[in-house]
Amino acid sequence: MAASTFADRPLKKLVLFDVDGTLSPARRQASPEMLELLRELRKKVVIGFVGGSDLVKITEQLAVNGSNPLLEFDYAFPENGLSAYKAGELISTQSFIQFLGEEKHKKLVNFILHYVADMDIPIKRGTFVEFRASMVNVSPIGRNASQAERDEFERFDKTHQLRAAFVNALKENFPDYGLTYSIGGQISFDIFPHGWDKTYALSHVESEGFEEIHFFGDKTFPGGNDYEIFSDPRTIGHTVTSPDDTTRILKELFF
Ligand code: M1P
Repeated sequence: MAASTFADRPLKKLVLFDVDGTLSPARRQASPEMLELLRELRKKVVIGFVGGSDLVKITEQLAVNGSNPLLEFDYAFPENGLSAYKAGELISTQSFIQFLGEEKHKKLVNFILHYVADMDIPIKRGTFVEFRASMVNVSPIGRNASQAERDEFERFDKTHQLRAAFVNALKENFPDYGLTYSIGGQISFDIFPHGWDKTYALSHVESEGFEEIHFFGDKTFPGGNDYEIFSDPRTIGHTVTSPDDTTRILKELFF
């Protein structure tokens, strides 16, 4: 689509949002008030989300009262923008398997499953490795954990740093795989090729010539999955502590 796609916006600015902890509480639904605020914001600027999760999960979080996130946002960047949508249309997608090759992928998954099997943690559920188009997501407790079990694991991991140790073991064992490890949520971490972090999403908006690109995220510290895009010279980064904090800053800056 041509640059005129957004000719109706008075400000030539793009505002990008992380999802978990920024637009919605972690792994839960955004509020109707947040959706309403974003609709008002969209009358002024171009908006998009950049999430680590895949589109199915992000849709569960951002589809408020049946709304379609692909239509509520000008840009939708699930999986860090490795899948990219503009004005509801898929414009680009990338493949983790193509990058790594089946043989290396198999070795990586085998190592992960052995490591999980040897972990002595209070409880385990199911789906310890989730294969996504552009990344692998690894969870010691398993992605089938309930919300209460997630909260408990997160507390446990804060004390025991299990995910950090797991990531170190992977770095040691696969130094030549060209992979980045990112602890972004409550119970898991993501694995993807170097550069396939949230800055990847910026490559899809470069041609639009926005005067400013704002980014809002809660995990903006080094090692967090918002760090790279937050600290990228192409963005104006905002650290938030919750969706309410996002609302507060948006009102200060744009209303
Ligand atoms: O968006 C942040 C993270 O959200 C989920 O993490 P968890 O299940 O650990 O809370 C995952 O979808 C993860 O990939 C993502 O980075």
